Amino acid sequence: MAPRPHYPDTVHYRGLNRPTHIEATAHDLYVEGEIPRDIDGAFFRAVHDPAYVPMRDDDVVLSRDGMIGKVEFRDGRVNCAIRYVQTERFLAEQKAGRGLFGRYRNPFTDDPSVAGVDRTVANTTPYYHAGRLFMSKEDGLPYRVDPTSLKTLGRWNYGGTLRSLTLTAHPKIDPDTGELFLFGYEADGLASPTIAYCIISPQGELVSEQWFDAPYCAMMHDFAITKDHAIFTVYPTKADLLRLKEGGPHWIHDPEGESFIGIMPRHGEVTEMVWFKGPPGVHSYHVMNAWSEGSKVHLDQCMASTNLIPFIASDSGIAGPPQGGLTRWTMDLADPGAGITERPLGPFGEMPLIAHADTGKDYRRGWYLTVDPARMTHLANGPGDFAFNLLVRVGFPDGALSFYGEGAGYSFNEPVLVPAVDPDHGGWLLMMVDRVIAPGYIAQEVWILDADDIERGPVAKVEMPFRTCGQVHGTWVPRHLLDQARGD
Ligand code: V55
Ligand code: FE
Repeated sequence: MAPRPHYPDTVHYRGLNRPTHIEATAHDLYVEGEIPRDIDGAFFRAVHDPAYVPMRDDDVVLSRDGMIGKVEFRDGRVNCAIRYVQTERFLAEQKAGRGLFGRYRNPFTDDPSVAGVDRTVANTTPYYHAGRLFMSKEDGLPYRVDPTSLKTLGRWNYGGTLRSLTLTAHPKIDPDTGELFLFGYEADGLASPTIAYCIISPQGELVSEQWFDAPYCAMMHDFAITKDHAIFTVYPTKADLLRLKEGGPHWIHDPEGESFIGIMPRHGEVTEMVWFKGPPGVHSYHVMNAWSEGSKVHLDQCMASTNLIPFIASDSGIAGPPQGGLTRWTMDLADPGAGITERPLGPFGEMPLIAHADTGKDYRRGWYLTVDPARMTHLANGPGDFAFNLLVRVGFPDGALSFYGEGAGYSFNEPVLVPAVDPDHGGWLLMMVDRVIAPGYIAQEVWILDADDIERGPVAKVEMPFRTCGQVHGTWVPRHLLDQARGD
């Protein structure tokens, strides 16, 4: 679908990226098939949908206003809702009735009237901890959102105790202890190599914040924990303050740049960090999981030969299709000089997920998304002119792969996993599917798949009554945790 009038005529505004401006609720959605009884709770989604025409024509999907979407399941019935996150930036633009912010993550290009206004758009990941729901983006602090009304409750800084200016959109919650592990990069300002490493108690209080310097300022999108370690990944997508002051891009990927993995005891001191050197030029957006075996630490990631986001590759002068795959890196803390051992696990892809209960442990199953190259879906969904249309399941320890795909015209978004009551069953995947129904018209459905038998295809589908823009990440919050939502 063409962009709406006055929006830039680029991939960032076409197709599923065509802005909707819809805030809505709907009840008792139409369901095809039977919803498994295990599914009781809320599927929260981060959606990017700009409320105003941007100041610049080179604006990108990653800068668009965050919306919090919810698809709630109870007794086989389904409701849905979506609302803007009312960030400082959203409110400033709403007041002016127009876009006021410039280039992606470059405040030097903003309208002077918004100098000092928080630029984050909270559009990347919803997460729920200690009875509080957050919407996050890595360039700022999360915003708290009411899980029932989806009303924005304000920026969250742990009662003023947090010093970091940023927090990752990929926090990790220990499934057994309930602790939340976080980090922020550019913790003390633009293009700074300073990292803040933070632990939040199961009750939701900041218990530690330690700062350290990464080897250089890198786009550290994700990280990992094991039961004993915190793992930081540094890949050579780099920022530079002078470039920002000149109005340039925040990120340039350096194909020759060194990569590093830093591992420390997760309850230890940052001075205990052990750095391992990785191959030059590589990049990974997302971690599937990590765990340790004696002195060895395994890290499973969606590895790529370069930065996958097309506008970052283009700003970096990088052309040609990226390569890579789901990859296990193994590091031996007893012998850091031996470097990293690499084992391929699966084809090129992204958006990995596991059962929450498996976080930081040896695990039996993971899932991610890829593209069926023979049946490409050319539908702008996110920063590129393509969409994922093939779901992959990887079984461990044997590494068995299985697939479920649809052809051209279908777009798969990152699923969430709903655990089953039966401990031997891998649970259910809930996945928003965008489907081109006529030129320029897209329908959306939540598909429910048996996580251990994806090849069978969806066991049920929930029809969405209105279209949203593309999803970034999602999270599942089971009913018993929703019931513990707190007001403070
Ligand atoms: C990503 C997404 C972002 C971002 C940086 O998936 C990296 C990667 C939706 O925003 O700002
Ligand atoms: Fe991400």
